[in-house]
Amino acid sequence: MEAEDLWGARWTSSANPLAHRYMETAARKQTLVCLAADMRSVGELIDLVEEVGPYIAALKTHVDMVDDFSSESWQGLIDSAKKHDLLLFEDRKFADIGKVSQNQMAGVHDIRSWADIVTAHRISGPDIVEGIAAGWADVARIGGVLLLAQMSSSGNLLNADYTDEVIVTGRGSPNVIGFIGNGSSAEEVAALRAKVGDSQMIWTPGVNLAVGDGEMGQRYGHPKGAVLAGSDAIIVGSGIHGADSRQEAAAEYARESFEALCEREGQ
Ligand code: 5BU
Repeated sequence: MEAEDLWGARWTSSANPLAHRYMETAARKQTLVCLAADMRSVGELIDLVEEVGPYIAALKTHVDMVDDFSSESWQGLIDSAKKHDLLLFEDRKFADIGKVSQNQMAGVHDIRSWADIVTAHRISGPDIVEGIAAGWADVARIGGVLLLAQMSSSGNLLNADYTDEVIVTGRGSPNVIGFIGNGSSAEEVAALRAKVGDSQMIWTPGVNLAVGDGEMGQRYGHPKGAVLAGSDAIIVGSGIHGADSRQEAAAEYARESFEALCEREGQ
């Protein structure tokens, strides 16, 4: 199915080319899964991507949890992601002042040179978005920021007023492709979608086929509920990398998420 038919208003209203790239990949591979590849070594990361690459549309990393990082080994992961046509998303959750965030895009991990998408908190002020964009500009690249409008963890401090401020910052910014929403609660995702409108994406962690409480305050909602409520990408970690058959699990999340999108958009 053509991406513009599948995604409806999200396709026609989105301004950022990265959003369109994601939507095209999702339509072609029939999956809204962003894999949270929370592995501790680059070799494990590459093995995982090689195994489930056909069932996912984006790859989310935490480069600073890898024990054996080197730019050479990381290049292997980038190559693997490119082979599977995956957007590279570093879930860095930048939170410092703009200038420091710009410099944190460099450093030993040099996130600016390989990440297409990064996450950022709005807590320090709206200029964090310009700082991150300046980081990409320093290496002549363009990327997209997902601002944390909600979180999936219990007891987080991102209340509805805070969420509103996040949306004001992100709305209309060419550097903000969308928002992180709380996938564990379809009600919260629906409320976020109502505020965001059609022109920006919502990506949701806190999604698992086994709904309920996870480890250390994590909470899980069903992928279908999140997508029907307005999520455009389900961020799934342990539901896939912790499964007995990672490939079967990835295929299942792909099917659930894609069917929910078709249902939501009346396809
Ligand atoms: P899980 O194994 O599916 O629970 O992994 C969830 C991932 O999503 C993990 O990499 C977290 O860093 C990430 N995450 C989250 O769980 N909740 C949030 O609110 C945000 C990110 Br933002």
